[in-house]
Amino acid sequence: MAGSDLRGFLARLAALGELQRVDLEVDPELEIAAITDRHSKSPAGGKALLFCRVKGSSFQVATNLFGSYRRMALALGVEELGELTGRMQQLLRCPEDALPPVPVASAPCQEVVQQVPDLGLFPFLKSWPRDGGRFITLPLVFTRDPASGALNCGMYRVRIFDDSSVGVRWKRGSGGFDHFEKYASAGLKMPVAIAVGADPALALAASLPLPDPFDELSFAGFLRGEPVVMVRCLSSELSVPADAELVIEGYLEPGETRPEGRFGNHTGRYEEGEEVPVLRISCITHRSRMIYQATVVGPPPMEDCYLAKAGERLLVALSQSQCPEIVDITLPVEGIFHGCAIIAIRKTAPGQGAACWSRFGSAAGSKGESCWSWLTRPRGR
Ligand SMILES: Cc1cc2nc3c(=O)[nH]c(=O)nc-3n(C[C@H](O)[C@H](O)[C@H](O)COP(=O)(O)O)c2cc1C
Ligand SMILES: [Mn+2]
Repeated sequence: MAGSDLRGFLARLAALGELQRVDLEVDPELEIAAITDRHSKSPAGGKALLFCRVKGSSFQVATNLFGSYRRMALALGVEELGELTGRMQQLLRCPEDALPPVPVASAPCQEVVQQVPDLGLFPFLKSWPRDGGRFITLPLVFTRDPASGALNCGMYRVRIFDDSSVGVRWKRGSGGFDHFEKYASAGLKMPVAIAVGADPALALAASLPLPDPFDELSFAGFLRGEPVVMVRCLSSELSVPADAELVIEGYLEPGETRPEGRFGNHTGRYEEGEEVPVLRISCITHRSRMIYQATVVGPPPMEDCYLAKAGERLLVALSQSQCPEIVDITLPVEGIFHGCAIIAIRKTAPGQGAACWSRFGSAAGSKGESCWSWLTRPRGR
């Protein structure tokens, strides 16, 4: 897909009348979130929004880009999300169709290098009145397994602490947490890189617990039909998408944590948040005239619903590969994709539903993981 970075996507949205520019000055504290929330909850998900004048920052902010079925499909280069099931079936038949990332020596995401990290220049959002502060809500968090060298890319919310440190909230069981535990037990400081505003296929891949043998980058490469181009970080051995808008590089010191909450989440309630590791920033790079992509997390319908619905279409294919009698699956928006899946099977024998369910490892459900994890993570992980 040509022009499949964030700017290419914004241009496609604009051409289709799906992008609303907002030229009045808006405040990244509460105001952008309030406007975005109204759009998310208007018919057909309102419009994608580009805030051109943001109080206290020279950068533009884009929200609600994935905030409807149509825009989510456009983001992934399909006519409608249902096509993703067939794409996933194809990948399961031929895993070698996954497209590994390719390295490049210089990249747009490093056009501007901040010698002294200053997060205060960026228009990060505070979404809800009692949130503890500003958060990066669509981060691609890159970490490496210290033993195998494998790169993980996960979407874990990031709390801004001050101009040169942030908190990364990866939950137990996630890829990032896995790596973190390995560094921590070896007493080593851990490199982390956070990229914002890359190809939407990567945002989807980062938000799914992909089962082995698929990694996020090769999977995103498959979805977009061309490899993700990656560049080496300037201050660590990690690499990040070359066309990302913003990259924050840093290191976690072993043992250093800080509370990151409170955070208004998609249940419509505040969660108090957790003690999270503190990332000391070593370098910030960005594209010139960086566009900061954010989402507002809150009660549905919000953008994360459409990411989850895209994931659901992939999940159908994955679960059919384990249980061929499965006809379809829905993760109802009303259940916010956690703890509630409705599964239709082609039933030919009494007790088949229960047998099918136990094949997924229903024990995983009691750990409170998302339906996706229940259905796809290998047992015991
Ligand atoms: C908008 C959004 C926010 C998320 N926030 C978090 C988070 O703060 N912590 C977390 O562990 N997972 C969060 N997730 C879910 C993870 O992205 C998901 O579990 C994913 O599988 C993580 O990648 P991994 O399997 O490589 O760990 C979020 C997902 C979305 C779409
Ligand atoms: Mn992963």
